Amino acid sequence: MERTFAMVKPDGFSRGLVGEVIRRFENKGLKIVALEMRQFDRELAEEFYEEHKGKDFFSSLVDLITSGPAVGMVLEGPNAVKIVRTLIGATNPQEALPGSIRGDFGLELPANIVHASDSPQSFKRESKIFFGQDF
Ligand code: 3AN
Repeated sequence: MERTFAMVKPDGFSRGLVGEVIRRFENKGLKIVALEMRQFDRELAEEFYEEHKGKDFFSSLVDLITSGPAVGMVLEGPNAVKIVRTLIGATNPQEALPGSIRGDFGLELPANIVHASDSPQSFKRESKIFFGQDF
């Protein structure tokens, strides 16, 4: 079994999509191992999105992620990292396929509803930052 970290970002939260996102993960058969709502401050946001520091969209990304509550979760299942990335769809919601979360609900970057770890290493790092504990 593999684990991954996924998060409904504040734009998804404010649109009332928390239940919809979780429903899709559960429908797929993934198990929720941990779930929490929290508000990012700028320091936490900059740590979470460290790899994007210096990019032109970094400040708008930090603005977005600190704009309201986010709901983070640890999901478990076979090949969880890849499966959840497929369920959320491509980074740019204009390119994400219909049927994916971003393809069905997103319209313009940086608002793309949901985040998910892109590797087991990212899962370890991101879940530790969000929950303050190891998974
Ligand atoms: P993903 O979330 O699909 O792993 P990343 O890690 O490349 O994508 O980007 C992290 C976040 O940064 C995205 N979820 C999105 O909100 C924002 N972002 C990425 N690329 C752009 C861009 N070109 N313009 C504006 N925002 C972006």
